[in-house]
Amino acid sequence: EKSKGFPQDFLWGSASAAYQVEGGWDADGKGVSNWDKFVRIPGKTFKATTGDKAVDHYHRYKEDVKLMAEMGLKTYRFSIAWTRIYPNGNGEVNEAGLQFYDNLINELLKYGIEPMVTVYHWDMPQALEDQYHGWESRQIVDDYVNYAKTLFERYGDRVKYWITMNEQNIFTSFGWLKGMHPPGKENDMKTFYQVNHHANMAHAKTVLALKEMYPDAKVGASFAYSPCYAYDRKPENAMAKADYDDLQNYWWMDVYAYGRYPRSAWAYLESQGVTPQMEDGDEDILKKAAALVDFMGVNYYQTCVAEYNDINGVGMTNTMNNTGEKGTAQVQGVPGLYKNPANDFLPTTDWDWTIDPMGIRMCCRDITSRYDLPVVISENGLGAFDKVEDGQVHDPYRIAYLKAHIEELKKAIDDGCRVLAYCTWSYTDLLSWLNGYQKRYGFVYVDREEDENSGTLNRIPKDSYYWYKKVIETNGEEL
Ligand code: GCO
Repeated sequence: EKSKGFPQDFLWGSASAAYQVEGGWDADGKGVSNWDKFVRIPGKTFKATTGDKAVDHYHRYKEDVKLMAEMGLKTYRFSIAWTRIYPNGNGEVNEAGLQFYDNLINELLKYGIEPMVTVYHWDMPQALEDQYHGWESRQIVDDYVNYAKTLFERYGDRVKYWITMNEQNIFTSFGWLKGMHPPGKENDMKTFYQVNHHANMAHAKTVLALKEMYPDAKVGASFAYSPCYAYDRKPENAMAKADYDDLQNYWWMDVYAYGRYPRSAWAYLESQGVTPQMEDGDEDILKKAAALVDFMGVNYYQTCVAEYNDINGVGMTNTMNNTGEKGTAQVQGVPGLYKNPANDFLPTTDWDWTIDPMGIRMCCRDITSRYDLPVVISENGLGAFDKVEDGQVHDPYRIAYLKAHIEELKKAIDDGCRVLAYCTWSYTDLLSWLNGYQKRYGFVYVDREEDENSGTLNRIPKDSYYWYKKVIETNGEEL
């Protein structure tokens, strides 16, 4: 039976984030971000790599956009560095920073590439950390909305797709539970949930501000969604999955889509004394924003497994290793509820991420039936060690990975899911926050070594670049 295929206006895309590609960390009045500071703490990143130069997109955006145009890219998702717009997080605006994104947006539009803008992809002004501990203070909500409004005022006439927040679940858990992102705190559950509530309010008020200014704009948040399988048919493992979903997935997605926290997760957190403090009117704002959200952004990389975890079981530990060695990831979990063992039915990447193409279909199905919202796949891709041979980069493993995922996405569309866009991660190679420049994701290879100062930064389109060009040309018919 024939597949419906992808809609005619389907947005074939690719993505990046400011800190991971731009470099120019102190160029043209840019302020210092929490990441600029964090990467300078010994031991925090692989070989102490930083984004000081990254892949120098700040100076090479024209070359990068030209390659996008030659590829036929329909949309490019990128984030804006708050510190270029407001070097101190609030106060005086930096015209040179605004101008940079003006230039980038205009360059994209020149070639008919739809800009998809992420307001916040983890790089927060260090000044706000110094002033009031950033996300830990409710004060950040106003500063965030002020920053976002500045973007809407300046770019809203040309940018239609907005993503308020990237992977709130990741930057908060890595920042306050695992100590792996700034501010580097560990197992601080109480603050973790409070920080998330502030981020939810910042997201919601941003949505309301945008819709007031541009009612036709399309907006959503991007969530790192790992669908979960019960370990087996044992009833307590099915319950472990339900607990996992409520605490790890619906805790965020329900807020974006319904404007409320899942009741059973709330009850559990109450029993632990870690529910966030809310102000009068918060629920109302969350609900109003949820009613205006146009899509759910999904960053899909892997699925996971939930198994019942007895009360003396494993607690929250690091799941990601930054050594690039296989087999060093650890099991994580919540004692009394669930733990997340590996899935031995599935292969893994060189960084122990489970490869499960069907998971992307599961994401779409779940969001469709739970929220009835369109889906934007805002990230999907394979981090790998790539090599240049005779001036070329052969990456059949990346093509195989993307092909398998796009096939499953097609099935999701046949299932009735409304999928608006598919953005691969990433367009060029870029800085992996914790894995330096050895873990590569791009269609376009960037010649730079793992350490800070070597490499020509020349761009080389990989085999996957030419493959994706064809996928776009045939609207996903030829994979
Ligand atoms: C990495 C990660 C990132 C994320 C992205 C999330 O290796 O650092 O994979 O690149 O995928 O920033 O939005």
